[in-house]
Amino acid sequence: MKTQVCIIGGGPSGLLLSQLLHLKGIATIVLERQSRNYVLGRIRAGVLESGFAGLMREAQCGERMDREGEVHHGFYIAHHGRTDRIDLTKYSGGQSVLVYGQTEVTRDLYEARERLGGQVVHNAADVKPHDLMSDTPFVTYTHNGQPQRVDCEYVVGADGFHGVSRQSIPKDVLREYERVYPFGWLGVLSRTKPVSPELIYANHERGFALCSLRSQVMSRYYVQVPLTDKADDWSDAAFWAELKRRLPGDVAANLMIGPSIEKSIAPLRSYVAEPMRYGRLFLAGDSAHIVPPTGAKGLNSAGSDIYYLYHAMVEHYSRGSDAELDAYSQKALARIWKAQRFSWWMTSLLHKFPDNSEFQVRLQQTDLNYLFSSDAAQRSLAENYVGLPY
Ligand code: RFL
Ligand code: PHB
Repeated sequence: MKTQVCIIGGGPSGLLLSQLLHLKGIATIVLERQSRNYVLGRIRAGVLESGFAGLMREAQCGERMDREGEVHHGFYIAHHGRTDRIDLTKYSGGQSVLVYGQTEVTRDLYEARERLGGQVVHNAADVKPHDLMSDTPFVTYTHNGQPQRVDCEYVVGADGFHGVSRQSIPKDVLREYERVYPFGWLGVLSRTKPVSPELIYANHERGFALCSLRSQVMSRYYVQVPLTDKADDWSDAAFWAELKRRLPGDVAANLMIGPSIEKSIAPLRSYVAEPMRYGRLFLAGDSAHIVPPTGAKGLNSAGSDIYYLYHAMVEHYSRGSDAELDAYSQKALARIWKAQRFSWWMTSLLHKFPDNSEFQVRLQQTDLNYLFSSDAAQRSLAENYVGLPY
């Protein structure tokens, strides 16, 4: 096979780039290791920045998102017996976020790819990029037991944290920065009415909790758990009881409980790989960076990579200029590091750190008190949460 851009990974990053490039007449092939149903079975992000939503619209994938997504103008932080609200719209000069699940984003992208006859190969095994430093790179894989080869001009590694693309960059070229947190999030999806119309982030002495949602009939809740816990250790009843303990009394009293549709534990990690380019290979999304989910920045950071890469590829193919491709890694990383800083800060602000000294506990409490006593601090939180400009 032959194409212009071979995209490894059919998650939101890969599909969005493929769709945007197709609309500009640039040919792509997406190679995805899993089946479509497997990808759609992952329950992940829920909060979209307006920049991400704008890219979905540009990709002609915004219709259902705009119909079914919920515009959110703020969220709550429960801490030390109080519940304070962050007014995102007031403090960000009129902006908001959209609550619309990653599962729905991915479904809409798959449908759009199908509508345009885009080529997405599922169950592609042993995907491997080759000759990345040459002008004629290619990607090999196995499909239904048959070896396959795609010749291309560029390779995009949109294959997530455990993908093959980043591993194709020589060790002496790649710099890695990492912080692993001593806890994870146990998440439950349940077909119940959300306890609050807006998200509630809770800092509690038993650990962090989050009340989120997917729609008016679908709730998503999380509690901080030790890394040693397994999802199977947690019965539904134990989960609901622990969540209630960590929420303000009036919220806990109103919590509707029901069977879990999905229950999983995600470890928390901050990670950045630099540079995001190696010859003809460009990394995008989770393949190059991971944030702890506290700031809702993972999918949104993948979106900003795609924004820069999309514009750089269009610049190359329609105007013959490589300036934007050459600047891609630096531009993407500048925004990524800001999302890293914000996600680390939100995580530090809201979680119980098992090894924290009394001094650090008091600093965390002071950080929260300062936040709600300072317009400048709330403005800083709001401008980061709604998303920094591209
Ligand atoms: P993905 O979604 O991991 O997709 C990568 C795809 O590549 C495939 N793949 C391969 N294909 C071919 N060959 C290989 N060798 C391959 N290896 C892997 C995989 O099967 C997969 O389909 O990466 P992508 O597209 O960059 O998207 C990133 C987002 O998924 C991620 O950043 C977010 O889910 C993070 N995240 C959140 N982000 C937000 O912006 N807002 C949120 O509210 C938010 N909440 C979350 C989150 C992530 C969570 N977990 C589970 C880590 C909440 C949680 C709990
Ligand atoms: C979610 O709804 O899954 C969600 C929302 C906000 C976050 C993280 C996850 O910060």
